[in-house]
Amino acid sequence: MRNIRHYATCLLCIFASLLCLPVMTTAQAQDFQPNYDEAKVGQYQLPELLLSGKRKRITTPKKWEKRRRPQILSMFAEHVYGRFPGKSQHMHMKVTSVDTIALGGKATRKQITVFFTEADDSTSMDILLYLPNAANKPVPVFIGLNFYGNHSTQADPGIALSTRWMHNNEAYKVVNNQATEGSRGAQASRWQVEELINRGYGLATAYYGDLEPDHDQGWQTGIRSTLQKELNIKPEEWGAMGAWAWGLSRIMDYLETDDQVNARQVIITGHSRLGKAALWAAANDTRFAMVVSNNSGEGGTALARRNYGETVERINTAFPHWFSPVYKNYNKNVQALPVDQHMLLALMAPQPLYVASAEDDQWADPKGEFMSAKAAEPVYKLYNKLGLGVEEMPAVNMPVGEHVRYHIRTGKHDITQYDWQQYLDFADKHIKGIGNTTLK
Ligand code: GTR
Repeated sequence: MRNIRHYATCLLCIFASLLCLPVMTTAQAQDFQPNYDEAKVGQYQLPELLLSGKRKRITTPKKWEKRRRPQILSMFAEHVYGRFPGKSQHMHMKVTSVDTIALGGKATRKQITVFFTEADDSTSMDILLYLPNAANKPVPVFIGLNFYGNHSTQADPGIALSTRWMHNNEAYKVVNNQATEGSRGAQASRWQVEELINRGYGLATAYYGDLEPDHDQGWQTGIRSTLQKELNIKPEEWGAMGAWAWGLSRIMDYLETDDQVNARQVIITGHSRLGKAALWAAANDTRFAMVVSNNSGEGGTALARRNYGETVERINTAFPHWFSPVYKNYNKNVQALPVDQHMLLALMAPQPLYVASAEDDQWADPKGEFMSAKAAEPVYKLYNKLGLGVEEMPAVNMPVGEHVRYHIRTGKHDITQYDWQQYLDFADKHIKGIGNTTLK
């Protein structure tokens, strides 16, 4: 009897440990104790922004664009995000629906499918586009990826319900990794479509899971596998972040073909992980006229060297699929990284850049986000543009800055109406007027 019990206990142990295996990384990530004490952030030195690889001082926009900018971009590709491929040769697009009386007649709603290969199959991305009907000329458009499908941005039965894999979410009625009718409009507060339309802007969005499902095996069904031949890049040469960023550039490709859009007034945005992707897209693709990164934190706007909130090691452990595998080499030695995130922000110059934090989002390190924006200023200065123009972090809900703007909003990790209002004000100031033409 004792032997049988012993045997059964052993089997149970083996079974339990087998069960534990796949969740090891998550468990390790859960054990992580973030530092929230400013006194324990530690000493660090940021890599030089304006010294070339040959240690020559960069003093003009021309030298920046010819020498330093390409060096920094390729260091980010090599050490952090992976390579950013060009567009697929056989890409083609189809407008699948147009509703000219959307939002009570104020807007035109279009749905477009971008097929990445010759075939009209699931290697594709669905774009949802709203344009203001009151416009008498091509309009500026905000673009950004969404977390839960295009149908989650508006409770409108005319929007195609995504059939892609997505994270389960009880509140959003995502069951068995599939959206349901109850998922419509689940994230509407994050997409202030009416306000944008009322102020003369369009909005283009697509589901990030169309490019790569956000889990560590997602690469097997996402474009890193399906397009590896077409784009001539192996799955391990980039990460999910790169795939999402690449998708943002493909939305831009569509917008360039739409007569109602002013393609010189396209503003790239993103929240959180998608705010990281927006930065990486804008670093590689300079067609975007303005960049907004909302609460993007580690791997986005926050300085990597500051040990506060999320760290390089934690992000690479919890989300092993997001970045290039090379980035993991810096898990325990972030000081050795040849770049830091202020250099990514500097790659946005001279385009206007908005960095936003939230007071209760300490995980993203608001101070590190501000300091990073501040440290990017010298490149704006090369172009004779004032960046933040302040030395200290502002009080909550007090946006600051000229060509680099920053606010820390009260409240949690989110993108709210307040955030959008600031982005619209910033765009009114810098974007309207660029490359204006009349409607054909
Ligand atoms: C968190 C992650 C952050 C941020 C966030 C989000 O879990 O640690 O870096 O990207 O997710 O995307 O909402």
